[in-house]
Amino acid sequence: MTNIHYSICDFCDSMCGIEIEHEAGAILSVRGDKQHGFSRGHICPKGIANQDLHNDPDRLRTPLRKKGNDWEEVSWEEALDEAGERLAGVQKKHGRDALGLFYGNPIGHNYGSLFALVPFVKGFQTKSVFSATSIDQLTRMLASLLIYGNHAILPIPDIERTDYFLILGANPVSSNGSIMTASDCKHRLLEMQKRGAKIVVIDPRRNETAQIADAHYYIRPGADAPLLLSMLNIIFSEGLSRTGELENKTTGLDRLKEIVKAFPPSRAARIARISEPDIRKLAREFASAKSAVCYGRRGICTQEFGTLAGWLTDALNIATGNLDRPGGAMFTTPAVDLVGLAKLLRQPGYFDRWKSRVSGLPEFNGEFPAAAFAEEILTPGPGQVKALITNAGNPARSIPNTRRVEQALSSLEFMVSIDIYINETTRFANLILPPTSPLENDHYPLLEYNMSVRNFTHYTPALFERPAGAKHNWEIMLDLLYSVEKHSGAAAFALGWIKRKALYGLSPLRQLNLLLKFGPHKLSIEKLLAAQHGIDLGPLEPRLDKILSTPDRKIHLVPEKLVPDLSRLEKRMLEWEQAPPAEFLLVSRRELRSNNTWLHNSLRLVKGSRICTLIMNKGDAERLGIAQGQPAAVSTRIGKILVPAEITDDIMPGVVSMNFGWGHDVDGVKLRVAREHPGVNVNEITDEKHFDAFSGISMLDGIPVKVTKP
Ligand SMILES: Nc1nc2c(c(=O)[nH]1)N[C@H]1C(S)=C(S)[C@@H](COP(=O)(O)OP(=O)(O)OC[C@H]3O[C@@H](n4cnc5c(=O)[nH]c(N)nc54)[C@H](O)[C@@H]3O)O[C@H]1N2
Ligand SMILES: Nc1nc2c(c(=O)[nH]1)N[C@H]1C(S)=C(S)[C@@H](COP(=O)(O)OP(=O)(O)OC[C@H]3O[C@@H](n4cnc5c(=O)[nH]c(N)nc54)[C@H](O)[C@@H]3O)O[C@H]1N2
Ligand code: SF4
Ligand SMILES: [Mo]
Repeated sequence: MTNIHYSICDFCDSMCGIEIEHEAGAILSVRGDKQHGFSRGHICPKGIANQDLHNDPDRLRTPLRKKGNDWEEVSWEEALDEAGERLAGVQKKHGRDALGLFYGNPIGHNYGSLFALVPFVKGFQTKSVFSATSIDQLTRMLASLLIYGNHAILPIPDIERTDYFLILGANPVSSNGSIMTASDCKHRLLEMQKRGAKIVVIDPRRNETAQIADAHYYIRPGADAPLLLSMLNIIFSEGLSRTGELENKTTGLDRLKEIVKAFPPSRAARIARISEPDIRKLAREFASAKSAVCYGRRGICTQEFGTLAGWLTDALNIATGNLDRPGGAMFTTPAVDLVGLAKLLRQPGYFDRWKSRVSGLPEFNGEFPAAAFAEEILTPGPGQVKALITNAGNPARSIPNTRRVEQALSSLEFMVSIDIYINETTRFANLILPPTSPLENDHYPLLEYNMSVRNFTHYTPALFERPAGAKHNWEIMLDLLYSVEKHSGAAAFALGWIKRKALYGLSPLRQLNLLLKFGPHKLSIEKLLAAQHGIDLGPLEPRLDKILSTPDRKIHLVPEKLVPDLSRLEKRMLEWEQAPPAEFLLVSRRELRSNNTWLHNSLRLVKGSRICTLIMNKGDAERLGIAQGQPAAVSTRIGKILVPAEITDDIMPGVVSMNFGWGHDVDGVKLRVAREHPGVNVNEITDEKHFDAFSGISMLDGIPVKVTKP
């Protein structure tokens, strides 16, 4: 008999409801859940690939130990014991910081792992912590910390009600939204237009979102801060600022007015390569719309002036009165309120309390930037990282300068990976500890519902019982910590025992239930289980008064700590104005059929047209004699790659764009399908020395490169 199970796809921030038809343990089909209150039946090709991942013979089911050039299966007891002994040994011999941690993006989509993350990271008592944050959204969180006093206060565009949606450096039609949970973005945007709202995209590429927008402007990569400063300049000088109710909640309005005087649109036009009349039009339209919201995502986060750009998107919203009001940038009232919790626990987020050992990069929330990852492993001296745990991360493909990262990984004394595959990173591990598959997990989109365009909540139980002995990701994290503590000595062991008892006693499900009960909507797992397709909790509501966390309870429109960074921008602007620009600037992009560095082992996703290409402008290609589909050589001081060219009019001359996360055809990778469709790894040529000097976030966009015909 066939059965239907409703679940949630946890591959990207959208968390779409899915309907799984199954029989006797076999999956017959995966479809979008038409009755789902949020995703309304939407599903993308990756969602369907949930079945491929579950059935994938390359997906690991038992712990593996490296044996020569091969792997052998080991029991959980043996694997955890060996890991604990070796990692504790390294910490005893070389100090606590000699153990490094790197955790990646899938942790953010798994509520059990999120609950286990703080004890896990803190438990090892090491400062050598790294994560995907510093190659992704760090600057957004940092801007929030500086402006609102808490890194978790994230403004979300109220796309259901806005009259004017200004998008910088994001492509929700392909990415399905990020720090903007909005499944089925494309149709949501089309609905917006139907009710008369205007969508404007500013992007060096006429990306899939720009293709359905009402207007699109090319921008020189990295020039968003000058553009936004000049828009503010126009808004103030033409008397278009309307702070309204925000006025007495805000400090720094006069200071901002002063600052932006130095950034007239004539200057921004030369730098951003958007004409002065167009900049004026943008500023006037934005300021005069009934409601408007400026939203920026990865393209403005991971660039040379990412923190400034993050701050200025908010400054634009605030200066025009578009913060915390319908149609503007708003804050969620989720069933599990992480901001409220952070406030209660007095955890505002932290920046620059200490610096990294080798390059002096600032800590953020107890983590060092990924830009420092390889050098902290490769540079001798006290505090050098000698052993590593990776947890749902693929730094060998996700961090700039792959060769250095791989050199670092291969130099470690010991490495453990919590991961489901033997891939580019885990091939360097001594032990791999694989968690259960998404279909053997229950789901609660904890982070995503804190960033949703509408208040919504949904919990789904696991479809399949986990196989005997299999462990969930959160259990592996705590077991590994426990084993290290056990081997570290009696005191740590005793403490570990107590913590472990408390944490297991209070499983993620129980923790979730408690947080739901005490949350703003007073829900429970029981109530959520009764709603198979989720519960709509209504549109976003003004709530900044409740969550604002600065000591003086004001919005800091001009964060003093960030002001000196404007001089760095000034300097670079002068260079851009005077020197001829680099011949080509490289930017990154998302593709609907790809998911970061993984899911490429699903044939359904990688067959058909190639998606790992170098998108380049037709005129540029003609000048260089590069033909459609033929390889182009792209090089930097780091190295050179050959990538098939995808030639189009839809990218700015002088800009090239690449999808990331490829390059699977290297020794030791055991991904049969991905090896046949390897693609090219862009981080082989990106430079770990290119980062936003204020925050330390890696530069993944606006990278100067040479492009030639090979
Ligand atoms: N050049 C360039 N570089 C980039 C980007 C870019 O646009 N351009 N994007 C950046 C961004 S935004 C991000 S988020 C990072 C991502 O950086 P990472 O987080 O390092 O990369 P992912 O591909 O998300 O990592 C997924 C890893 O988790 C494993 N995995 C999948 N599911 C599970 C699970 O349930 N449990 C465990 N334990 N493991 C699992 C996969 O096998 C894989 O090893 O990359 C960044 N790097
Ligand atoms: N299909 C799919 N969806 C995904 C993912 C995936 O791998 N595949 N990954 C998920 C993850 S981890 C993330 S972080 C999100 C990212 O989600 P988005 O940020 O929406 O997606 P990106 O394609 O990274 O968008 C970045 C855009 O910025 C532009 N850009 C680059 N440099 C600049 C610049 O200097 N200024 C401006 N204004 N624009 C610039 C690029 O051309 C690109 O169009 O997507 C998530 N969703
Ligand atoms: S959009 Fe994201 S959450 Fe929805 S089906 Fe695709 S990968 Fe899954
Ligand atoms: Mo990301």
